[in-house]
Amino acid sequence: MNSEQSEEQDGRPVGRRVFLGTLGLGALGVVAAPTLQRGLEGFLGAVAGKDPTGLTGLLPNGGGFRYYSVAASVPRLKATDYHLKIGGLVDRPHTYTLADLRALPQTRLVKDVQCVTGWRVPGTPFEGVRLSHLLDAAGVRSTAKAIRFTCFDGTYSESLTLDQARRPDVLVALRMQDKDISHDHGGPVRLYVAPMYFYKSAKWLSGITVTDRVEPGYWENLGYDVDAWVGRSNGRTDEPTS
Ligand SMILES: Nc1nc2c(c(=O)[nH]1)N[C@H]1C(S)=C(S)[C@@H](COP(=O)(O)O)O[C@H]1N2
Ligand SMILES: [Mo]
Repeated sequence: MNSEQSEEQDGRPVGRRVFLGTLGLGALGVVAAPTLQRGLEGFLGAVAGKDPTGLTGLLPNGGGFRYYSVAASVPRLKATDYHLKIGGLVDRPHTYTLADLRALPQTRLVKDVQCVTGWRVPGTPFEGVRLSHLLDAAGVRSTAKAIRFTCFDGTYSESLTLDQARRPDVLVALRMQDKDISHDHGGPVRLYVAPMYFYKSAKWLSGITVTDRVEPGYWENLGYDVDAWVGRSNGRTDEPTS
C-alpha cells in the first residue's frame, strides 16, 4: 500500500452515496474493493478510464501535496504561449497574457489547503490577481449570476457563484509556495479558492466565463458539493481554511 492509500483510509468516502446513485451498483461490483482504499477521486478516475496510474501521486518536495489530474496528459505551456480568456456576460471580454497578469496588483494569502479526501497542508502561500479585479475590469452585466472556469487540460471545469467569486480570498494565482506555479501544480496559472475544498482551485486555468447560472464542475457532476466550504460541505467537519 502506498502512502496515498494509507492516507485515504482515514478520509471518509465523501459523496459516495450520491455517486452510487448516479452510476448504479452494477459498475461498482467490478471495482469496489480497491476503490474503498483509494478514495472517491481515485475511484472515479479509474471508472472514467482516465489513466488511473497518472491520476495521483506524491510530488517529490511537494510538501504534503498530492498531484491530481483527471486528464491523462496536460500540455506544458511556455510562459509566452499562455492566455487567459474572460468572457460571457461581460461588457469588455479580454484575453490576458501571463505578462499582463503579472503586471496587475498581486495579493498574497497564507492559509491551509484542505483536500476533500482528507489531506491538509498547513500555511501555504498563494499569490496572484484577485478574481474580483478581473471581473470588475471586464464589466459584469446585471443578468450575471455565476462563473464557469475551464482549463487547458481540456477536461476539468469548476464553478462559483458571482458572490463567491468576488470574495477577496479568491485569486487567479501565479505563485504558490513563493515560487511560480509549477506545471504539476497547475501552472502557469491556477485558480485559488481559499475557503473551499481544493477541488475548487482549478489547475491550468484558461477560461473564465460569466454565466447566468451555476454549472456544476467536473467533480460536482460526480457527487461533490458545488458550495464547497471547508468544514461545512461534503459531509466533512474540517477546520475552516479561510
Ligand atoms: N485542471 C485540474 N484542476 C484540478 C484538479 C484536476 O484534476 N485537474 N484536481 C483538483 C483537486 S481534487 C485537488 S485536491 C487539487 C490538487 O492540486 P495539486 O495537484 O496542486 O496538489 O487540484 C484541483 N484542481
Ligand atoms: Mo481533491
